[in-house]
Amino acid sequence: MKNEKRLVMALIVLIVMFLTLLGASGDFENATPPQTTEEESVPLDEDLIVVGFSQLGSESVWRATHTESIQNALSKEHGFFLQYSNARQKQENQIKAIRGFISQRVDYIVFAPFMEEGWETVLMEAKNAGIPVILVDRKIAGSEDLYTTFIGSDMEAEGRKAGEWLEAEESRNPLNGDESLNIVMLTGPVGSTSQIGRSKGFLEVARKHPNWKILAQESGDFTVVKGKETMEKLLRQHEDIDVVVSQNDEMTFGAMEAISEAGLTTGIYGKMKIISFDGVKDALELVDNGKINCDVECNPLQGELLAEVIQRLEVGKTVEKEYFVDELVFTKENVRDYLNDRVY
Ligand code: GYE
Repeated sequence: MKNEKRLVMALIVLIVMFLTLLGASGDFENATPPQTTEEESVPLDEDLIVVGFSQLGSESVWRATHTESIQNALSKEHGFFLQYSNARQKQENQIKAIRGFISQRVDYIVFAPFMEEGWETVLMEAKNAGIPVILVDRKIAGSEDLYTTFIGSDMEAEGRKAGEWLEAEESRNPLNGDESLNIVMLTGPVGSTSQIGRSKGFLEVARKHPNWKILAQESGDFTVVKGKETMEKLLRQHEDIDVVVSQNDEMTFGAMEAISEAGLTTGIYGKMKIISFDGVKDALELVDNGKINCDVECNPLQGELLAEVIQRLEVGKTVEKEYFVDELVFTKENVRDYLNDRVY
């Protein structure tokens, strides 16, 4: 009995050493699979689909949730071996990570592009290596041939929803009559899909209203600190801000701090209307207590859909060029129905 146990232990050690060596050389394809028994439910590494995932950073709760959703869905239990790399908001780090995945000859490259421009060279390298690329969250500029599919949000639609909410609100309860409605926009990093799409969608609606005045569009980098700093600056520059359109909840939290430190109030009982994006739990609570007027949802739970799409590709099924996740608009009227179930 003791000897048998030892033998099993020795075998396990050997298998682990074998897998470590294999991981180091990255040569998954040419490996002979080690022996496996019928009862094993967790697939051995050789059967796993190897995915390199380059996340752009960890600037927001949305981002952390997005990362976790992908890590959970692409787990060993589900048949994946995930290599995760965080680029910390630097495109060059993402390019490096993608090159690393190519040299390891992963089965798929998944990445959330920080910016839209600047991917041609590295994605040509992936294409030449025969590795399918899946975009998540944000898109790239240029040829659609450089990636297999996209999974994420329709950012332009989100921007439009924000504009349409303001349009409806103004027709119910016009703030300044026909006088100008002064709007400032806190945007995401300029050149990212979230900034481009949300701005475009909102401005499309704004253009229909001659009295909507866009006083400023400034990036707050999707962070609390930069959101606050930018809002402080805008409050110094403009006396009569009626509406703040803030392209993510973190910047909204920062902006609201700046606004309240300036002695001003926000929301349905306050002076400034606040429109935010993402819909994380802390923000939905502020919608519920009336401090944020409207929060346009951006759904970070993209992992399961991503896993499904990869499984389809694995068996040679066709996939769509883009998949959009479902998203709502939250206001005081409906937020209670969703608040309790919000996990992030
Ligand atoms: O809104 C923001 C995050 O690209 C949709 O990036 C994403 C945005 C999200 O940092 O919170």
